Amino acid sequence: AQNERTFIAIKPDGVQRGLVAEIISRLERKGFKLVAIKITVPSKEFAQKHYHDLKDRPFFNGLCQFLSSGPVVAMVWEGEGVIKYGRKLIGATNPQASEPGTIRGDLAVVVGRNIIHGSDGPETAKDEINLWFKPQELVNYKSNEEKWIYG
Ligand code: YYY
Ligand code: MG
Repeated sequence: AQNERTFIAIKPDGVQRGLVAEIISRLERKGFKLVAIKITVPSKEFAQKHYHDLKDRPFFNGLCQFLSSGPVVAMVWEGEGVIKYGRKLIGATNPQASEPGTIRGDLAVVVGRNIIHGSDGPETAKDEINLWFKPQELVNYKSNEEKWIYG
């Protein structure tokens, strides 16, 4: 469905490295539609909520510490297949295993600083969008390009 939505965030390393425009540009040029965006420094508690699925992993504490260490650009992107294809554009979790051409493959080196987050399925997309955004922060609009992207 063209109104499928996913949550994508540029982590503090991506923001500090000046990669915000580069990353947004890749998603935008693909043909996905930006429907929410903000820059925020999440608290550690908030980071723990965001990553609650990983709470038993050894890297959980460091991961949450890092996510809350600086500004994050939180976004919601919309488009057909955006959850799965967004992950494809992002690349594998470990940048050493990410293909060239992907965001992590082109722009990151180690797993602990892999610059970007993307929801991994329809359920997590819904949960993460609700965690990071209020409903009124999501913008519904028609893009003039849609007829050229979707035919
Ligand atoms: O969804 P994705 O970000 O690709 O990976 P997850 O398995 O959900 O892990 C979230 C986050 O945790 C990952 O982006 C980096 C970090 N991490 C880590 O530091 N060390 C690992 N061995 C695995 C993940
Ligand atoms: Mg994940």
